[in-house]
Amino acid sequence: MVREPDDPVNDHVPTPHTATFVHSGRAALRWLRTPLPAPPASLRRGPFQNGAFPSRLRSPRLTALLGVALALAFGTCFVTGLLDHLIQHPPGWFHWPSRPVWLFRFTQGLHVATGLATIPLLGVKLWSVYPRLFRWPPARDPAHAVERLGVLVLIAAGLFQLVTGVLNIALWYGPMHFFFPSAHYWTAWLAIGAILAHIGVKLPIIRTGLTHRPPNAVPPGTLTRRGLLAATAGAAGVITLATVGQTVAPLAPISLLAPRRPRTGPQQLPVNRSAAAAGVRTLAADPGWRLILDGPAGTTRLSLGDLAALPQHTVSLPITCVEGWSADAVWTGVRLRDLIARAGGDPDNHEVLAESLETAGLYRSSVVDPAHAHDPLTLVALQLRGEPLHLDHGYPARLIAPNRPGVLQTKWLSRLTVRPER
Ligand SMILES: Nc1nc2c(c(=O)[nH]1)N[C@H]1C(S)=C(S)[C@@H](COP(=O)(O)O)O[C@H]1N2
Ligand SMILES: [Mo]
Repeated sequence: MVREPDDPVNDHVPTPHTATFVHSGRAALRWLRTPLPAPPASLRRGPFQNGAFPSRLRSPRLTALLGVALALAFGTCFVTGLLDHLIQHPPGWFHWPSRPVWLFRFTQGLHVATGLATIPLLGVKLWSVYPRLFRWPPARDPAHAVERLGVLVLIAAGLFQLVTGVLNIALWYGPMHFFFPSAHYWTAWLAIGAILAHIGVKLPIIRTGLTHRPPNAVPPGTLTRRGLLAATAGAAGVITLATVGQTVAPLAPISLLAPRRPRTGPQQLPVNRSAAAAGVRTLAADPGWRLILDGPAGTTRLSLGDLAALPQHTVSLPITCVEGWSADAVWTGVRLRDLIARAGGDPDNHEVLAESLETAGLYRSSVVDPAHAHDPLTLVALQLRGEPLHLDHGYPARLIAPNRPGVLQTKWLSRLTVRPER
């Protein structure tokens, strides 16, 4: 610290204690900055020997171009993922509209597609820099060591997101010994923080990489930088084409890598959790089933016949599963806002807790906020494509609302509670 001569603090005489402290601090810094001795010749083998990575394709420009593509894909994936989290766990300030009907389908489709396209981008980017793993010394100084540890965090968090995201799309929870949504959410923050720090540190070299076009250094007849970038973009394109059919129905026939197709399942609609898996087969098929309607006006119990006798409406709405697929369907049933009025509530100010016959399970209930409760497209559906709901699609009655994640479209309804918005 530089002090002015008239700075009164300057008169302060350091005690022997602080003097020793300052001295040993300086010595430690000097020690940290001394270059490491070169490794013994016996260790300079394999990837550690000079010229171990002869490819002339690697360059700051290649790495910078891949980095920009990766930042755009990961950034889009992060923002759309955050949105999904906010919709499923809305804090007080957050309000998600019920229109346009297709918005969540679009943002969730983009989340999955950009996440999948990131796989080849990240692979080639890691290839472009991995020789640095074997560089000596591993770090020039403490700041460089911290920066390199940051890159390690970035790579680990990025790979974790890609692997868990793919496992989730495949509904393969076996290898995940943790709760996927929380792990995926918090690691996303870790990854985005590490990415921003990385971009900040690398800004000068990114700028050089993007503005300087070194001539191709590769021997004639071998892969050029442009060729490698085209192949990477091609791989991302093939992955997108082979999976986006799980959301874009016309592309379903070429959807070779996607585990779900929009038209495959009972009543031509995929099932996320079957009645058997949810343990509700007997209760749902019981003719004694009643929908309990609770509200300011008291409690009523409606049979399937009672519900069918109320005004029926038919709407075309997609199911957008956060596990990666989405599909259009035509639903018929009673408007939720009619039921709210019947229970003595006001759809503009009341929300509805929709509970299913399930006694456990993450998606056994959901809350319909006033925006969705009020929307005339929101139904307690009794029919799918003109037939009674299949048991696996939520027979005898299920919720279907516009612009909502599939996890909130509660099947096998047992009780609706109309209450003031919390
Ligand atoms: N009660 C209940 N409702 C539920 C679920 C559930 O596990 N239990 N799964 C949800 C999920 S994740 C999705 S994507 C949709 C799928 O509806 P479908 O199986 O009729 O296509 O139902 C939702 N409704
Ligand atoms: Mo889902």
